[in-house]
Amino acid sequence: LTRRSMLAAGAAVPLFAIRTRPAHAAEFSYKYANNLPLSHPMNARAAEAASRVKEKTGGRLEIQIFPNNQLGSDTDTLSQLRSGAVEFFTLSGLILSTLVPTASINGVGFAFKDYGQVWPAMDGPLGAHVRGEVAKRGLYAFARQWDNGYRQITSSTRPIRTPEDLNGFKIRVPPSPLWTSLFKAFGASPTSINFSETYSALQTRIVDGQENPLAIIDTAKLYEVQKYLSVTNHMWDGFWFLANRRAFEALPADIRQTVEAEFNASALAEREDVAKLNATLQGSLKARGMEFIDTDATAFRAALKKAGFYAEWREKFGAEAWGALEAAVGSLA
Ligand code: X2X
Repeated sequence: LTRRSMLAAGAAVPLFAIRTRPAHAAEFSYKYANNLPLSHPMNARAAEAASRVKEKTGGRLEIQIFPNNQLGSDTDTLSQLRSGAVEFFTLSGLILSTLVPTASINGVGFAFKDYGQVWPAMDGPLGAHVRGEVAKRGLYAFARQWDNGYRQITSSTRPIRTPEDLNGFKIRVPPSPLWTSLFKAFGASPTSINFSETYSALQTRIVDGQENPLAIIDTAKLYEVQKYLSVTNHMWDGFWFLANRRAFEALPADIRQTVEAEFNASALAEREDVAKLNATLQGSLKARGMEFIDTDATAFRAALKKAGFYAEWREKFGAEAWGALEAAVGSLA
């Protein structure tokens, strides 16, 4: 048989059976996935970290960034991280709780008064507790969380002013038992929807509202499909920078150390960026047509307490985790 006749017959001809590595290829090429638009500070700061890692490792480790759920929804990407198809992923602790239950503890409603309580807890004992649990599940969480922010409720139909206004309100929440529980405690009707489907769920009015920090309402353009923004600050949310542990441990120790140091440094820079955005975005979101509503946190918190929310979650998290939370924020019950 000639090669020509084999080709004509549709047979596969191994012209280049051995693929050689191009001279410039990195020794390790890892993927980092996240769920946020390129315009969110997380992506700018992660890109800086990746480029510092490449430089400081002399090109041995290249980290390719896949923003905006390009590789799949958060739920899908968590599976890919566990299998090793993706090496790095930033994920909200609350969504991570579908694998590591204690990771949703920072989302307890109205727990953290301000960032002065958030960072010492998450960089300190509470974060250490969560990271210890993460390590038991084949993942590794870097020491510094990235800020998502204090979450605010938006709506396309009616303004939410009081806890009673949430009664029967159809709201999108990320996939996490704590989120569902929180909004059920208010008598709302929460639906778990991944972030990758959120804009279209709002646009097609599958739900009337959602809740997210200002930086996301802005960069994901949720103002295009939402009218009212209630400043509730009902929980603080952050992203753990997670690694597949096998893949991370496959890196030489010096490279591991460089990656963690550079991404932790970028996490701190991102926290500053988000803080600045939170201070300035109110004006620009108003200019885009959103109507801001101030709310009374005391009333919302009392409604949660009355519904038994705190008692239920104290029981679920257990004495150790709940104790670490209360050590940071004071008594919640
Ligand atoms: O899914 C969300 O709402 C987001 C983007 O805030 C999280 O990652 C939890």
